[in-house]
Amino acid sequence: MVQIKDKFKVKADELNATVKEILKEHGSDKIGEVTVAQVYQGMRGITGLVSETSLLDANEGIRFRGYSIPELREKLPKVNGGAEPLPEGLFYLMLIGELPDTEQVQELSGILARRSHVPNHVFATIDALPINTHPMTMFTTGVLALQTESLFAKAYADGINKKEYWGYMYEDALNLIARLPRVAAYIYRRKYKNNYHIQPNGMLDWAGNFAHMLGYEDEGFKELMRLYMTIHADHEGGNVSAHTTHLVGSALSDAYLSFAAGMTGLAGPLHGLANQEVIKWILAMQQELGGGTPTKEQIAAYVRKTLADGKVVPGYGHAVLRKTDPRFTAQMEFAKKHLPDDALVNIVWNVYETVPPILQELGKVKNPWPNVDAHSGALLVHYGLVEYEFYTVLFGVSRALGVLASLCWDRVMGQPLERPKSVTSEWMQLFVTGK
Ligand code: CMX
Repeated sequence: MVQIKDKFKVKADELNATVKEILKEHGSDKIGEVTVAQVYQGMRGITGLVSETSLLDANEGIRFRGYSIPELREKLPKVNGGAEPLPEGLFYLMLIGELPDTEQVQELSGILARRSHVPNHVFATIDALPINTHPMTMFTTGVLALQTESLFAKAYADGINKKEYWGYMYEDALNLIARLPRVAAYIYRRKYKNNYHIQPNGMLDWAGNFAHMLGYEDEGFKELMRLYMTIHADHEGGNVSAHTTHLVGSALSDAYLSFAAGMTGLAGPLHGLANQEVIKWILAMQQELGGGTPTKEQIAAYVRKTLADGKVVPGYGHAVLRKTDPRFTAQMEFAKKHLPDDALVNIVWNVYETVPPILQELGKVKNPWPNVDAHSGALLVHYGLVEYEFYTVLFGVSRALGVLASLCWDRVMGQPLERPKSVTSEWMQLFVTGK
């Protein structure tokens, strides 16, 4: 069987030849203009990055190498008797650009299981943090502690030819993906389960084993983890976690350093932390109403109060998307199949009917529709994972698949140090007014 690494290099050589040609023939072609407003407003709409793993359409949502989320759920290999895609298969797709067959995914599952050892000093480093530390802080700290294992950092220190960088990045990426579930599960069990840890089961798939180490043996939860790890993996290159990982990686920081940096961005409430904020927001609404299931009128009143207090409605809106996020829809379909009568899930669905028209009324919200974070927490609560501060760590483990596949591509394409130009407002004033 052709090794995944060799296959990746063949694909990369092909693409590098194409890019060389594009640059030779069209290197000075223009693909857009930049306005003053874009510079001040988060660079929205400026095409300034290349990311091979996925592409976002504002109205249709994300496509991974051309495949939409419904297509991935149908076409990616599954465990025997399962219905949700194996996230290892998505990693293969993002890396190689082709859908894997079952045998290829099993091979990758086996590679990840064999590389999952986490050295003791990583656990000791996490243990040194106070127990009330946020799980995302523990997670990034754990990843940084793992950096001792970087093969790229060692090879670079020893002195290697730049043509060899990509191979070390590939090894680091796979090793890190293999180790992350163990680090994340350790944090969960330390913080919430009295330090009672569960050893990995090397016979299980990557996400199934993660569920097992977290302490959830229900097959429904394992299926949820396979879906969750698939849909959170990538959202093209400009979002905060992907862009940060890429930016830091462009300084030739290794996979561990780059990924840890990306995770500190995912930990922000306007990005990945929104999934915990959604559940917090719903629970606070329920508490204020004295418990029970709020009516749509009560939800609407609570939404208006949230806005009047100068807060955002978590789980709604997006910097690029302009329709209901297909990742929200995938979770809704999962819930309709597995837990249609769950009370919290039904509140999420009522919130979905209530929030968009109210946000539309404001006249300034560009996307009133739910994003991925609006649904995920309610599914986790159903299976007993109620500790919502941990939710962003799950997002982070999944996001590793996309951003690390992208780092492999960055390195094999020899992408340079990223260094856009910045100006001062004084410079801008002079530029636009001439004085
Ligand atoms: N609730 C209230 N107001 C909102 C809003 C929401 N859900 N979404 C956008 N707005 C407001 C913005 O705060 C902004 O207001 P000001 O002009 O007063 O500053 C205005 O509408 C315009 O914003 P926008 O152009 O529509 O959205 P942005 O691209 O600036 O921001 C996002 C996108 C996601 C940060 C924003 O929609 C938001 O804060 N949503 C809630 C947090 C959330 O769910 N984040 C998760 C996103 C997905 C992920 O990365 O995981």
